[in-house]
Amino acid sequence: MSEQLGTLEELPQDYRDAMGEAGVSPLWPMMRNVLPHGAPNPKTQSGYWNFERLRPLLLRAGELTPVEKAERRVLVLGDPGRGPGAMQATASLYIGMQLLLPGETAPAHKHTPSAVRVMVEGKGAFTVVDGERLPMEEGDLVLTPGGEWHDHGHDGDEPVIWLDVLDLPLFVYLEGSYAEEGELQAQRNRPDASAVEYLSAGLAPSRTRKAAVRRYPMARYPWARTEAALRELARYEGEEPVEMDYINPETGDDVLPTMGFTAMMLEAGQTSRPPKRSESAIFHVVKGRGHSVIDGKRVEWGPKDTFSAPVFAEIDHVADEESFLIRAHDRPLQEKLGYSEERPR
Ligand code: 1HN
Repeated sequence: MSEQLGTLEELPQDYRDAMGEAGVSPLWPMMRNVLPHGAPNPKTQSGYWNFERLRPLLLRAGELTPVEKAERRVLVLGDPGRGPGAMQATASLYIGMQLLLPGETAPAHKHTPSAVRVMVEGKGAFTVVDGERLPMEEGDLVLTPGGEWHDHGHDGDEPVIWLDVLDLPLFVYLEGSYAEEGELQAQRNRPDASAVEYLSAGLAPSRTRKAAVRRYPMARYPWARTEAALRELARYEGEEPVEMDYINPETGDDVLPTMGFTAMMLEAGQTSRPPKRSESAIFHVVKGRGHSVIDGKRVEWGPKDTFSAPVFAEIDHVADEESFLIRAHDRPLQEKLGYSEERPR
């Protein structure tokens, strides 16, 4: 049943002209482009961004462009498959490295796409989301869900860098991407919910107060706890590398509607060989060294490096030393669309 479909060139020119004038075109010459057999044919290619190379470029952006002129001082990590200037790393995921200098403020805004920050370097920065002050320490995951006011500030004395992960490409594709600007938010005088309501896994404020539960109840996932949890799991389940999902502590769901996050630990010498998955992925090295082979492309990674994988990629990770990776993916979106899939290797 894999007969060659007819081409545009086979059709008489007068017919092609008439179709064009009528605002129509034949499906059959395009059919295999939009519906390839067996598996998608991604435009996305695996990318790799070495932190030591990005860092001086970011610091120079700090000298060249004041934050007032940038709103967000970010270098975008573009998909090699889409070429220079690509505003996305995969079909659904945007990533960028953001620099905030001591004393600077990135003004309050809210927008339709959701963002997650993975803290990369430096002390003293914080994000305020709907009045909740979220300290940002290395390895922390900080959520700014779509529609929520957020601004960033910096009380420390060294440059701070973090990785932004957004579902921006989806919103651009849907022609639904827009922002509103606002005033810097008043900060509630209390620690964030990870240190109060959700200090302890398995405990949540009494359900009798359920009416007050926020849709995104916990916006900060402190790295110290993530690493401790991975280490304990690895002690007892550690034949294979261990991986844990970041979840909404009230619902157990992925942290955001479109994006999911995991933290992985590989011990020195360990290899991870996940099934081929329908989701695309971003990997960020919190610490450690090793290499990955993604669709045949070898990536040597070290601390704070970032790399990406297209849908259905063949991925092998090999750790040379004890390593911690955060993985961002778009499976929550795919599950909602009803087609999330894994294939054995
Ligand atoms: C955004 O709001 C931030 O708030 C960073 O830090 C990067 C990229 C595109 C659109 C919005 C931020 C962004 C962004």
